[in-house]
Amino acid sequence: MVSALTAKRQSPALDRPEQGRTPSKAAKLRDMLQSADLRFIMEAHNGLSAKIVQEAGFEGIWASGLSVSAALGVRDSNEASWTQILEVLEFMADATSIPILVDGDTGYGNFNNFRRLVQKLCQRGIAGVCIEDKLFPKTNSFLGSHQPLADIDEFCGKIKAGKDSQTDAAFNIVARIEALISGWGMDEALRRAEAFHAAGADALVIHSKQSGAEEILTFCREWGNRSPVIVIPTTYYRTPTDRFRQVGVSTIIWANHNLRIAIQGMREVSRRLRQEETLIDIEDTVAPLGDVFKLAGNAELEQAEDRYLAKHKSAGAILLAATRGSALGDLTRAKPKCMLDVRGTSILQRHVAALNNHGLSDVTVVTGYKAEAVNLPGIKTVLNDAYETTGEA
Ligand code: SPV
Ligand code: MG
Repeated sequence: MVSALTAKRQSPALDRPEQGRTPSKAAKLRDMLQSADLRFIMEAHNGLSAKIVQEAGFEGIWASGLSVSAALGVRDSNEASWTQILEVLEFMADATSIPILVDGDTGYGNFNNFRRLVQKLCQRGIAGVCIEDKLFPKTNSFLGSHQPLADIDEFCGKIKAGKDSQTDAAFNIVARIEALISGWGMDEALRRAEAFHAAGADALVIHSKQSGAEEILTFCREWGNRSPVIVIPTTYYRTPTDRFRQVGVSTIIWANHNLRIAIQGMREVSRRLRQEETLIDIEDTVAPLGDVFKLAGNAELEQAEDRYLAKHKSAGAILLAATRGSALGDLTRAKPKCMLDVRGTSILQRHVAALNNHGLSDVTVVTGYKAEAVNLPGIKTVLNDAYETTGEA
């Protein structure tokens, strides 16, 4: 039995990337799901948390419905529309190169709504979607009890419609079984597993809200690894990871822990700043600002600016202001004519201001007669001792 559980699952030839071509994100996820080793994917709920999951070395991202909803400030009850979720997913996919498995809840309606969702997810470079066999609008599995389940045939139609609509052959449709959570028992869970597998699901999620993993482990043994099984050990977190490995689990989802640490971190810093009214003991406890710019990819923008941004040559101006202006008699005895005052501002000052206003900030003034009287701020001066013989230019 154990050898059947740990036997290598084979990818269909269809999903193999052509020689020399980078596999799509969907193909990477398909390989993960079908690999004989236990793999892990981690929750993210926006572009930033998706980057952090990738940075930590995870091979895939769980775009959790609970977390994305909570980060948007709404309930995990399909209060955010599917296109609003799609917007978030687009940021997450653009920000990362590892595959994203999306929590598609119940598929946002019937088979028709779901197949449109699948097409849009393929367009956005999402690697797969997981749908659960409950009713729209969904309720989080950890709330209440005995939530109604979808009719098996109706749900199988949804899976088939999704598979027929995907535009990336390696896109993954994962069917999530809620029979254990809803109290319908192991036989019903296995019956559903069989039906969803036959309908074309690429993998199954078997979900449980018990504090121990017994029912999950039993399901995996009974299922015998006929298709990849994903588990979400949120409530049965005490179970050693090797127990899942031993029963041939394909993938573990850490479903909401980036959201929950973010809540804790934001609460803590807000509470302390409200109380302490100073950053003195806070600054060293938060991510440095440089880290924020690094995560945002500012270094790349700087390089791109060097490559693409037009460089404006800075222009300068030279003002010839060396002569006395002897025709003005006594008025220019102590200063050159450029420094004569016209309604509170010298002629030179007026010239310099006009040049500055047109973007010419580098102004050089050629001085000569009473050069020491030319004392405007923000200009350079050069002295022409021979101004009397060299003329204006
Ligand atoms: C989610 O992360 O939104 C899930 C997993 O659906 S759970 O909350 O465990 O149901
Ligand atoms: Mg969910």
